[in-house]
Amino acid sequence: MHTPGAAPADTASSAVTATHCPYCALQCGMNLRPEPDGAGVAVEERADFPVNRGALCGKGRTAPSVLSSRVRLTQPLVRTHAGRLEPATWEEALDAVAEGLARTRRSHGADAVGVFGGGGLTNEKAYALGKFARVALRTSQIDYNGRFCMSSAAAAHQRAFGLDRGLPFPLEDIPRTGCVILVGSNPAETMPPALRFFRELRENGGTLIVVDPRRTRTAEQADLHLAPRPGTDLALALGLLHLVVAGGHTDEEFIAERTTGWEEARAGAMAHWPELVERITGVPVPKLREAVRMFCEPSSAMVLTARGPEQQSKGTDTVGAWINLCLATGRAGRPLSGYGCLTGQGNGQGGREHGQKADQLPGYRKLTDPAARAHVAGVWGIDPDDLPGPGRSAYELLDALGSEVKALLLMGSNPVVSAPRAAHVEERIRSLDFLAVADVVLSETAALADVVLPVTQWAEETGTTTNLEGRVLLRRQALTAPPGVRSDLEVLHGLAARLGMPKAFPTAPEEVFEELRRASAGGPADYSGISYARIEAEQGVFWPCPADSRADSPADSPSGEADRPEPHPGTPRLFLDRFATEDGRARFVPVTHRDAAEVPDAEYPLLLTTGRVVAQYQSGAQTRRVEELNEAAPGPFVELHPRLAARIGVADGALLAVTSRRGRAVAPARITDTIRADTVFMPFHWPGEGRANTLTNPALDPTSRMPEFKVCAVRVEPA
Ligand SMILES: Nc1nc2c(c(=O)[nH]1)N[C@H]1C(S)=C(S)[C@@H](COP(=O)(O)OP(=O)(O)OC[C@H]3O[C@@H](n4cnc5c(=O)[nH]c(N)nc54)[C@H](O)[C@@H]3O)O[C@H]1N2
Ligand SMILES: Nc1nc2c(c(=O)[nH]1)N[C@H]1C(S)=C(S)[C@@H](COP(=O)(O)OP(=O)(O)OC[C@H]3O[C@@H](n4cnc5c(=O)[nH]c(N)nc54)[C@H](O)[C@@H]3O)O[C@H]1N2
Ligand code: SF4
Ligand SMILES: [Mo]
Repeated sequence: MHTPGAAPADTASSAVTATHCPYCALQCGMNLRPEPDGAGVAVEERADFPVNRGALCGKGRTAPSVLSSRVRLTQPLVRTHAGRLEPATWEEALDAVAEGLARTRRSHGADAVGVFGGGGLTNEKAYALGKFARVALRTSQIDYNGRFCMSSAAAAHQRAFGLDRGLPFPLEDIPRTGCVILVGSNPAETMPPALRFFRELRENGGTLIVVDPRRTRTAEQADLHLAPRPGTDLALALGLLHLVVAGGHTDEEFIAERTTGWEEARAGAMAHWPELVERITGVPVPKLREAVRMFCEPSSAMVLTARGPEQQSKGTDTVGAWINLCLATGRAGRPLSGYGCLTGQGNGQGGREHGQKADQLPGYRKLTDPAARAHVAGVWGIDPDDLPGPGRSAYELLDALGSEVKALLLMGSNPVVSAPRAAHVEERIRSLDFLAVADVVLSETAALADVVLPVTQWAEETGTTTNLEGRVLLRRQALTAPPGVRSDLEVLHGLAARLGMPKAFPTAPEEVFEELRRASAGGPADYSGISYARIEAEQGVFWPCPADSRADSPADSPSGEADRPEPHPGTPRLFLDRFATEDGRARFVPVTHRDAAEVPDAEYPLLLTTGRVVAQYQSGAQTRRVEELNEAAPGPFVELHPRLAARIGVADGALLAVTSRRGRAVAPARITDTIRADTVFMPFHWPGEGRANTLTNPALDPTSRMPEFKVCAVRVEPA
């Protein structure tokens, strides 16, 4: 085991380290080669990893430049009485954080201390952070930015299939299916190496349908592009299901044998006849018919969603409607068919399984389930009654800052830029009694902290992530972190020690993973049969992967003995025999269309939707510090249709003011006929005047608590 911060001799001295990109959920494989004289690492192609086969986007290629001391934090910062952040020693900084959190707990109770995590954290960190909140702080108030990401798809997955894993099959199945409907997903910008799978699908004679209010670079490669009004995907899916029924394309045998609840779901769809759906969505009936033909003709098909339909105040029902379409046509639980969600962050999948979510314990266990509490409390060596219950969801937690929640520890997110209704969230953060932020750079949120803890990055530490396929991967340490920087695990260890728990939080990633294995054993996301050694030997291991039945013989040990059972192979494909519900059947969910929380009116006549560009990542905290990426995507913009531009009298590049009920943002106009004329689009990667999230609506989905990032009403005028 390696001490974090010290490069292992075998990798530091010699050849390349095989690892994975620090950014998105594709988790592209890459090799890192140490530069001469210890001056960092260079990215090299790693062709053996099946997800990207060597391909990388610009963010992955340039990721090492964020390792440079020029852009990152290399010493702790503590706010002085004069209000400035000044360098401090680690002892001073950790003392200040422990004291800040403990003081709040003493004065206001354990639930006045909050923790906010991130889907970019490794499994080990996510696990340790959840444990830290519940065991060291005894607070229920922990949630994370994954709530803003795929929580609606997760909730819909649970409801329909009894289990939530982003994709129920490996990406390599995509080229061999008959048709893919890609709903509100723009991999050309968000996961470029994955485009290959869709290109190969079409080369093999399959078809691609893209559903997006904008004709994105992804939509341009589709056989059919449906451009609904933002916030109407639920009606669209119901309309397609209506046509499936009317056209006699349902798979009655599949429905009878492998599902429940069809009659009610069918009734919901029959109420959404095509002309009504055209009126709601703006998608012409002939295009709806064409989509149904393309989806139903081949013997297999898939629906994949991403943030477009999910980041809505009805995201869970919307994904449910797309799942209903798959179930009614027998496109689920069968080879080369199914519904999947393309998760977003580097560990968007694993980050939602191991306990940084408000209602959850490791192994994707429910915090409200007495058996789950007993199991995890056993691993943690505490009384189950001492485990707090579920806490607030991410936006609700941010909204409670300064009132019910008075101190916050933040690790792996930059909500000042990325949270909905961001000006309000920023004001809430400023009103905290105490804020500690662990980050690699001085993000907009870290700049508001009382204590900033500079942490190690992907290439400087070892840990596992779980990519969008449910494939658990290992990132190996490739170089030594600069002096003055510690790992997140060391931060949690140091804080826990100061809070009276010197032993419960190990700093060695593999030791944490071994504990995570035990905590997850028997849970829905069972990692107990996965080890670092196995991951490296097998190009990742798909969960669930239980250890074999003999507790004393871990599945990864070399099986020389004849009586030793074969280790579990992992589960690349889910649901082929049965769904993960109690009766093994998938559940149709009855859904009907409803409007977005805000619809256009006289004062705010247009729709705003938001999303991403290829060269920036999320709040931009990391990628805005990379010169090459900044040149490619230097700042915010407002995409609008030429007809709209002419009507309000704005030229390309001129400044536009966009106003919603939450506030006003200003950014240059980008005139393009690839967007609907009733909709404007802004990427959300920048702070300041052009911050898209100043405008967005925090209306929450009632089930997933996902905010409506993708739809709000705005007014647009020259600034
Ligand atoms: N370059 C880059 N790549 C990234 C990220 C990044 O920040 N930058 N982030 C990563 C993360 S965490 C995530 S979650 C993923 C997100 O990946 P995607 O979901 O692909 O990204 P988005 O741009 O948020 O949204 C996708 C599309 O949804 C469309 N859309 C907007 N409103 C609607 C609607 O109402 N209905 C439908 N059907 N579509 C709509 C937008 O026009 C957009 O093209 O990307 C990951 N990869
Ligand atoms: N308008 C609008 N807003 C959105 C979205 C949208 O589509 N539209 N999408 C939402 C989605 S899907 C997401 S995922 C969120 C993401 O938004 P954020 O949660 O803000 O995500 P990042 O910008 O990746 O922030 C991660 C922060 O953690 C730091 N960091 C990176 N790795 C580590 C680590 O290992 N340890 C520690 N301690 N810090 C680390 C980074 O430097 C950065 O400051 O934004 C959401 N906001
Ligand atoms: S697609 Fe995602 S994982 Fe691959 S290089 Fe780009 S950011 Fe990294
Ligand atoms: Mo995300």
